[in-house]
Amino acid sequence: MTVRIGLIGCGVMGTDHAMIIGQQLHGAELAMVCDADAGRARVAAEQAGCARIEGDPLAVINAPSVDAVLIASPDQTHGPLTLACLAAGKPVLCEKPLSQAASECEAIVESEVKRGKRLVQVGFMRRFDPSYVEMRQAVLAGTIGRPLMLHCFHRNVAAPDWFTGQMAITNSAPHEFDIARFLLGGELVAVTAFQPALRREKGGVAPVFMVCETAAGQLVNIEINNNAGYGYDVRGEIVGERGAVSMAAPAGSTLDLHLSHSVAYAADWRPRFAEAYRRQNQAWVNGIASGTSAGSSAWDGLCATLVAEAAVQSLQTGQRTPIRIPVRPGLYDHS
Ligand code: ISE
Repeated sequence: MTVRIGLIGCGVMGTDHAMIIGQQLHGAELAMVCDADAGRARVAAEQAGCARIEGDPLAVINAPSVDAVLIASPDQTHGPLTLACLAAGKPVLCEKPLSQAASECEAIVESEVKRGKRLVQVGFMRRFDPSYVEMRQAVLAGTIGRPLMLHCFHRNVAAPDWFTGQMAITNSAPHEFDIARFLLGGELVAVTAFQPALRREKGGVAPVFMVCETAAGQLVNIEINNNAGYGYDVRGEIVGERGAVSMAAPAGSTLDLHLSHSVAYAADWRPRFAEAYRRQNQAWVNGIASGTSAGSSAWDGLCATLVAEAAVQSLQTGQRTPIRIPVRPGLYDHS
């Protein structure tokens, strides 16, 4: 079976997904590409060998020639388009976040529970990153003892002008909210968010620093710095009762020159997590072909957005803010 994919959104991530589908996946093809900008759609389509371009996302979702949908359009469209995929009975890989509004995530979960089958995978691709997978395996094996703390750094080189401090939490940090749940195997139940008092000389969003508490009493600190300036740098370390396990970022080479030894940073997340995206997308296609599901579910998407909403509230109030995670429906017990 070749899964015929309809791609919605041909910006930075959509174009990358088009390349992955067209050049790296087995058992899938790009059947249709949609973007409000026909020129962007054409570029994405050509690099994936796709002939059909469409301007209406609902036409893609409901096309008989499309078996599954990948949503890579702007964040605010994710919820409504995912609901439209469910209405059409189509499997969907929705880029993170599932929605910036928990209410929309709840509607998606409710729709899936009524259907009684998972159709939604959320694009938290770090669960497929080989380094994070090894860290999770160390926790499951008890290698470092009971995990006590998780340290997360998430630094981008520079954020676009339209990027806000709140987006550091609602757009970037959901990766950490989801990977913390994946690595520690539990829920985040409270968050306190801070920003440095020192503002940047030349504008740009200041870092956000969060301390999350888990239901098991562990601590997770998360630094989101969208204007780090020096490189794309994501780090993670789990500290256990007997040891610690840290992320080892992939490096193609090291440079020895002028009395120094160095490793280059990626310019952004796409090269840093290229293998994770490939594995995520291949797992999605394999799941469709076999009638199973993979990766982060709509429930995981809801939980990440609930943490984000609480963190935004904490940043505004300066208070420790509880995260009210509802009871998980049975549909997601083994997701
Ligand atoms: C972007 O949407 C991503 O998903 C990247 O992984 C993250 O590093 C970046 O901050 C987000 O804006």
